[in-house]
Amino acid sequence: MRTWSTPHVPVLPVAGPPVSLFDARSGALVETRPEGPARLYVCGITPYDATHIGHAATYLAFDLLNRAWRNAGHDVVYVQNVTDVDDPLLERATKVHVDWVELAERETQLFRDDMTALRVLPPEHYIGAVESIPLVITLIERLQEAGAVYSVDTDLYFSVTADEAFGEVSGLDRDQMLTLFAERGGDPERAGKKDPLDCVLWRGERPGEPAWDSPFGPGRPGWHIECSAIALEYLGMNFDVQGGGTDLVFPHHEMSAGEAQVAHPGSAYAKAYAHQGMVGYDGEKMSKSRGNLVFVSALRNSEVDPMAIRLTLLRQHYRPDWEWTDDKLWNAVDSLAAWRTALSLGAGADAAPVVDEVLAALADDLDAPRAVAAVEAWVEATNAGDDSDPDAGASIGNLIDAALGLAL
Ligand code: 5CA
Ligand code: ZN
Repeated sequence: MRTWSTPHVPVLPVAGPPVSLFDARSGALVETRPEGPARLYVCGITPYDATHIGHAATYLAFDLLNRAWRNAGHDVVYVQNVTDVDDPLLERATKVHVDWVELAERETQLFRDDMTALRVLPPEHYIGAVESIPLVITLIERLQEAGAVYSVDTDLYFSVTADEAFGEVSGLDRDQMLTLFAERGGDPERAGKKDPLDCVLWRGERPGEPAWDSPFGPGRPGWHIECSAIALEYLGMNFDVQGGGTDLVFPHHEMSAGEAQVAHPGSAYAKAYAHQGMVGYDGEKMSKSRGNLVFVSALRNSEVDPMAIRLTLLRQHYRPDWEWTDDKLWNAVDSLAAWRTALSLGAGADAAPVVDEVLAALADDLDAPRAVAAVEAWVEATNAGDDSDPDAGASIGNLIDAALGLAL
């Protein structure tokens, strides 16, 4: 699929430290240690209603990781998928009487435009589910050879017990898994399954639904195998970070890892699993099904500066859940005015310690609020008349652009 355009990223005068991240699997902060280029997979949108602020928070969090790695001297290979065929997309297309392909293309383009406006670095490989069907088929065949596949009617299922490490990504007990599986697209009650947690690999054709030919009969890919097939093709096993929102820890990341690990015994799917907390609005998780959405495009259409949206998101650490409010946005608009004033002065307070602090904060589990606080202290001192560093404006401008993605 077409990706979006790459914003200019200034090169900083000093390298950032190694990047640590909270890893869901080990439940601890871990230092990432890329061998060769850093390899990142982030779960992309299901394109029927994009891009709300929750999505934007997720892609911004991993944009900070991408930038922190680059600033630490690593090349980065970033892969993101588009779930351009799946139940929720087909249901929405039927409801609004739009062809599902058209709906997916339209919303994917809106997402690209939103990401461009927010200065999110694009993935090197932006890959749709539909274009990946041959990869999915090959991976299912590999799982068949490993004896981890069985059929129920015309559908194929993955036996989760085939993966000895099943359950390690989420660390959940079986009851918790069963509850979440039912809530998040799984079918624990389906008759004929060997284990209620087994997930669909290939969904046989249903009347009125799109289907593709395969050695298993006409049908379409299950959700989790889409991501494992794409990640394996473009990154291989043992890639550095699997990212997404916390709503994907189970079943999605658990199942994707399980499928890949059974197909490639002896190695782990990802070295770390990192998750953005859920962004809420009006007291509930922002989600398409609840309809309590704030869209990036709607804000842009009402002339809100995308950099103010970005700063609002940067002021929240990526891990805890938080609530979007209009006040947070208007605060960021006011702050940016003060930032622009300080940057325009040329001279300002000493920039070098701010550069060190911002890079250190971001390398420490992407602590953007701490990084923003360091810049705000510099803005305050500079606007109060500290002009001890003649090149401070240019240095801080480059810093916030390269590390935080803010071009002012
Ligand atoms: N296509 C799948 C992933 S393979 C999917 O979950 N699509 S999505 O459109 O529902 O979500 C896209 C990304 O945004 C996912 O990483 C998801 O975890 C994240 N996300 C969804 N809602 C929120 C929210 N309210 N707050 C933060 N992140 C969210
Ligand atoms: Zn995914």
